[in-house]
Amino acid sequence: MYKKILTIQDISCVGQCSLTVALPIISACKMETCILPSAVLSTHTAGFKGFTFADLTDEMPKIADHWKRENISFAAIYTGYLGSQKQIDYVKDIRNNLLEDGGKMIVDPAMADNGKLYPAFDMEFVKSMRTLCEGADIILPNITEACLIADVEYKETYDYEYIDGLLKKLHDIGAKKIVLTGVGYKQGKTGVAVYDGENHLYYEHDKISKGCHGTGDVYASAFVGALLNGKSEFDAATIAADFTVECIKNTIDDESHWYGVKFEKCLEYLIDRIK
Ligand code: PXL
Repeated sequence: MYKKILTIQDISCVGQCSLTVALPIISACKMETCILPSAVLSTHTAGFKGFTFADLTDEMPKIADHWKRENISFAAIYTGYLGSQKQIDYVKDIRNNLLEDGGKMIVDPAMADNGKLYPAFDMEFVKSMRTLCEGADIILPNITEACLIADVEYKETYDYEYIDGLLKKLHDIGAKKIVLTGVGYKQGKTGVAVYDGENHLYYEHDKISKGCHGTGDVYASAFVGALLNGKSEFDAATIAADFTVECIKNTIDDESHWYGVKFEKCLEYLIDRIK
């Protein structure tokens, strides 16, 4: 069966994030990638000034209704940056109506980093995102997002027990599997912790810089591509981490490229890894 994946997030026309990252990466992983744009922005919101924004919330149910009439369904739905509670409600309807039996609901609760919510969001939005995570097969939060969803105090330095507790809390909330990104226990290292309700696994790798914009979306897209190619959650998490590191390495020396990562030249690496 040729699998169809639906990804729901905004289009930031310039900026290498959200749909302009998810579509090429998941397609490169040989999956038919369908999109539902929740908004169109001239650029992403992190660093560009005076960006334009056109909300597509009202289009979402109309598009989904058409797909339903056409008997279109999806083997997986992967959501990224969403703009409002209403959009999250529409995403739930889409999951209930268009996700195939046994299909995977994958949620990247893109809303915060470095201990802070992105400026566009408030705690009401967090509550709503929590309800989306409750019903997800896999969630891919960073530590900040995980703390907000699990209602745990954010810490910059932590130990294995803290991370283990966070994973278990997210699982108790109802997320079946958790891929927690940006977990580092040692200087110069970062990594990803994966929990499936039984096992807590960890993959550590070098930390290259304080963080590049859009890497969360690059990571989640590569994870989805690898997972749907039959990799386990842990292997997909590892491949996505290595791919993201390659993308950052390919970008870090180019100071003019501050707004995203040059992932395009690393796609062959990803394709090789998912074989
Ligand atoms: O990469 C996450 C993201 C996606 N879309 C928009 C954003 C951001 C992060 O800031 O602004 C519009």
